[in-house]
Amino acid sequence: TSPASASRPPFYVTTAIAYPNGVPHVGHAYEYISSDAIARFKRLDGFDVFFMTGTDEHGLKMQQTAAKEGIDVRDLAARNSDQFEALDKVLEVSFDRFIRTTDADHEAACQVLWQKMVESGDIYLDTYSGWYSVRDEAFHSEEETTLLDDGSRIATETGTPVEWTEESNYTFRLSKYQDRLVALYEENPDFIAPSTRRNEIVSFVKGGLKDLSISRTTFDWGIPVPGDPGHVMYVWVDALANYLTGAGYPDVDSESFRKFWPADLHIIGKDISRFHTVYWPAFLMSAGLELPKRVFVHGFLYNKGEKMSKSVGNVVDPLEMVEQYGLDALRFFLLREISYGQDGSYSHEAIVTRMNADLSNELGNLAQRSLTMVAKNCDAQVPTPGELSEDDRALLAKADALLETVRADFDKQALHQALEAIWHVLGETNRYFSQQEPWVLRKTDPARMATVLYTTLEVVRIVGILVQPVMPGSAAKILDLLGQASEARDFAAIGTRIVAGHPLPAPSPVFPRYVEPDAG
Ligand code: ME8
Repeated sequence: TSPASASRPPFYVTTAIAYPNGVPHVGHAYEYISSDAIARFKRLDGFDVFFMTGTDEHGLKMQQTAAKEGIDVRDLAARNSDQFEALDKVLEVSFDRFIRTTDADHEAACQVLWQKMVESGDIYLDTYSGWYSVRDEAFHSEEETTLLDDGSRIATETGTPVEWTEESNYTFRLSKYQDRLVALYEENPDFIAPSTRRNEIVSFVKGGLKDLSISRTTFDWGIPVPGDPGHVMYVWVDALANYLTGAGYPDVDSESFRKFWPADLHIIGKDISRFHTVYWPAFLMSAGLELPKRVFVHGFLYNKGEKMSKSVGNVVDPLEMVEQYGLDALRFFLLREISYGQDGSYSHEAIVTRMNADLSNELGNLAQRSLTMVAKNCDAQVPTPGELSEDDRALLAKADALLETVRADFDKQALHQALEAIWHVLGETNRYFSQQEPWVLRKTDPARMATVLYTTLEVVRIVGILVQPVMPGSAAKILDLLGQASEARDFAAIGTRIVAGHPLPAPSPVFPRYVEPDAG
């Protein structure tokens, strides 16, 4: 590593790893896009980022899906895992590793983790009987299930069918960690966010923890338990351990592990918070490993307020959405429209409104109008400003202050607020541009026109730099149009000013309006 990389602080961020029992849907895409924006933000802000995503390939759900489709479970996993990776590429998700839980290094990591939990005296053989939801890959206590009129039983929270399971298997002493977990939440109020999720978990743990069954003997699609190959590990032990594998575990002395563990941020959806904020820290405590610094729980994405489901027929393929709206419009929409951490909805109308109002009008037009004037009236060079007026200085001060605001928002994963702050400054800039009337100044006071255009381009440059994490392609295009070299695009460059006299390429629109295909 270069001295520069050695001095950059590390930042390890992960997504959940999806079950590849089917193809990805837009809820998955939402998780990848939002996590990617965070990873990109941190890189631009000078961090040495390790960003990992991947697929969770073992377990009964995978085995049963493969049996239903009449194919080998390995083939099912490989085929769909490839689809997830291909989606990531289309979404321009800048992962550093795409982990598959069938990767050889992962099996080794799981087995060492298991061994450490054994050495702590936390794993014992017992007979388990209770309800299991294959779809959730989760055990449910009787009180967490509901008996339906037709005699079948479902997990109350998720609505998935549960089946009675009786097995002799390995059990983890989760109950032993109840007090330490409560202390963890109390001493580290930022460990679980948003606070609504934190409160749910705190009351769940305070309500008492039962020991957890962590191996299965009735099927073999999983990682063998060390020393007892008749058992495979419960898929959630295997799945959660992926975060350790990515950092280089079990080689705890490796450069990568020392640098990237503990993880800075796990991004997950609301249905899996218990696994990440109760089981996961307990496993790590048992194994004597440091705990991740933060788990951020995003909400669920609904189609016009309805749950996406195959039977309702409203499951939207994210690739089709990219095709229809363009990648950056989709990325922007999801991150601007939905308060990160809460549930959200998408609809064609809402996407088009954001595209036309926010992207095309507020940002696209501003860039296009100012750059066209510069091309025509300023020799296609960044104009040379005269003395700045109070209005110019006030506007530049607002643009300069954005980095601090946006950074604070990203640090608490308030991605929608960061975008709102940027668009607030864009609104002010559009008002400034209309009030200054540079197209009138062109005749009456060309020197003043140059100053107004310079000030406008400078705001567009700062905004262009700041929206890179959200819209990497479009932001690059804006910065190209402003003649910005690749070294002048990280957040440190916000502290400089665009250089007068710098030649500019011919302007072209970055955000065309969305026109309905049948609108002629
Ligand atoms: O849970 N909206 O995998 P998964 C937003 N393998 N997010 C959604 C969503 C929706 N409609 N539906 C699902 C698993 N997600 C496990 C994870 S991690 C060690 C193991 C989110 O394919 C979901 O909350 O069911 C999770 O964060 C991710 O997509 C993968 O879900």
